[in-house]
Amino acid sequence: MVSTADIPPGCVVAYRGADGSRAWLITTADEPRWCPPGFRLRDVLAVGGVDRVSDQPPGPHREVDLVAPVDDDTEIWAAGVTYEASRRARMEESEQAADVYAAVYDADRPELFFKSIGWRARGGGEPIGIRADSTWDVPEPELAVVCDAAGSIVGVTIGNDVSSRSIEGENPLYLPQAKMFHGACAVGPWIRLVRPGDRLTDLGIDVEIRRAGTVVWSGHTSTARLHRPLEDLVGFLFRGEVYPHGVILSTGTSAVPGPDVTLEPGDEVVIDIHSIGRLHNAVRRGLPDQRR
Ligand code: DO4
Ligand code: MG
Repeated sequence: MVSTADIPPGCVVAYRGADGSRAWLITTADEPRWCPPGFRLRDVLAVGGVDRVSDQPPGPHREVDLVAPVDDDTEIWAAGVTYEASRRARMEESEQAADVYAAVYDADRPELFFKSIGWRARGGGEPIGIRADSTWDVPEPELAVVCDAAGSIVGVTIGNDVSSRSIEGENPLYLPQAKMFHGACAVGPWIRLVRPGDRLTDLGIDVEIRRAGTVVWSGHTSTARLHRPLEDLVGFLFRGEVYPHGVILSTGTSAVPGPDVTLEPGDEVVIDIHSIGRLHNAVRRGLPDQRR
C-alpha cells in the first residue's frame, strides 16, 4: 500500500478499488483528484484528454493498493536495440545472427515489437514472471512513453521488458517467445504527466536485483545514451497503426546484466527512474498452478 501523499504531483495513478476493479486518481500539489467509476486511461489519452484530468473531484489523501496504470485493452509496445549496451549484449549472446542487431541499431527504421496487452501487465508490487523453459532471464529497465491518440508523448512511466536471453540468443525469430510470456511485462508505478519544458533525454535509470535481502546485481544508465529521439520511435509506431485509446511504448534497455546473472524465483527487481518513481516486483517462475 502507498499513501497518495507520497506520490509526486501530476501523476495518473491506477489502484485497486473496493470491489477489486481498477480505479484511478490524479495527484496534484494539494489533495488528489479521485476519478469517478468508469474513468479509464483512454479518457486521459484521447486528444486533449490531458487538459481535462484536473476536472476530477478532490478528496483527502489515503492509502491505495497500486495496479498497472493501464486499461485492460491498452497496447504496450517496445523498442529494441536503441542503446549501444543492448546492441553489444545481443551481438554477444546471439548464436547465429549477431549481424541483425548491428544492422537494426544503425538502420533508419527501429526495432519495434508488441509486448503486452494491458490486462496482462503487472503493476508495482505485483509479481513478474520468468519462463520454466528458459535458462537465462533478465529484467530490462526502460523508460516507457505514454502517447495520446494523436501520437504526442503526454506521460512517462517505467517499463520492465522482462526477457529470456537464452531463447532470444538461440534464434532471433524466437523473439516473441523470449519477450511475451506470463508476467513478462511490468509498467508503473504510475504515469507521470509530461509538462512543457520537461526534459526526457537525461533521466537516470537505476536497477537492482535483490536476492534474500542482498543486491546480487545493479546497473545504472541514463536516457542520455538513447541512440534515437523518442519522437522518432513514436513516429514509427504511428506509421503503421492508429491508437484511438493511446498506447505505451517502452523505449529499450541499456542496463544489461552479463551472462553470469540470471533472475531466480523469489528475487526482487527494483527499478528507479529519476522524476518518475520506483517499480518494485518479485519474480515467479512458470505458469500459475492450474496451467503447468
Ligand atoms: O532485439 C531484441 C530486443 C531488444 C530489447 O528489448 C532492448 O534493447 O531493450
Ligand atoms: Mg527491451
